[in-house]
Amino acid sequence: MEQTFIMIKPDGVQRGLIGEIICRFEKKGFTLKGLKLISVERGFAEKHYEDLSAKSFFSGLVDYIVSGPVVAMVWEGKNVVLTGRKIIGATNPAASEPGTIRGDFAIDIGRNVIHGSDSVESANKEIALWFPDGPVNWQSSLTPWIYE
Ligand code: YYY
Ligand code: MG
Repeated sequence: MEQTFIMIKPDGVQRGLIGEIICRFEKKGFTLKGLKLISVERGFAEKHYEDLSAKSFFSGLVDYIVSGPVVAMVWEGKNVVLTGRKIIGATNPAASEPGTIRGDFAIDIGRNVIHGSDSVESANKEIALWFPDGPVNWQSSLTPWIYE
């Protein structure tokens, strides 16, 4: 089953949005397979965003990610990578639809509350980086009530 890496950024933690964000993924029917509150160092944040290292906003982005604890999660389910991105909304909250997390809770692109993997390949890479011991291996008893 497909898995994705979701991170509540420092602004989401500070603003008390942890429960609300977890709720949206949980109520959708996805299964939580990893969860930790963690403060990361610059080198780790730079590694997570290494594909963006040439961008002008890179150092500001790293400053932001290390500015407070984040909630790192693994969520599992059918098409969870793409559907997770839809739940999160467009990168720039000015363009995120109402009903998405960024559409409902964010205004500026540099304070957009949440990260979600953009492909299965990056999800696997990000899960390996953030959860080196692997996600938690358990099966929800709700599975037959969510999948036909
Ligand atoms: O995957 P997603 O988070 O939606 O966007 P990315 O293009 O991967 O950029 C990562 C992160 O960088 C974005 O969530 C906000 C920040 N950022 C920015 O501050 N300014 C930009 N012009 C583009 C992205
Ligand atoms: Mg991205």
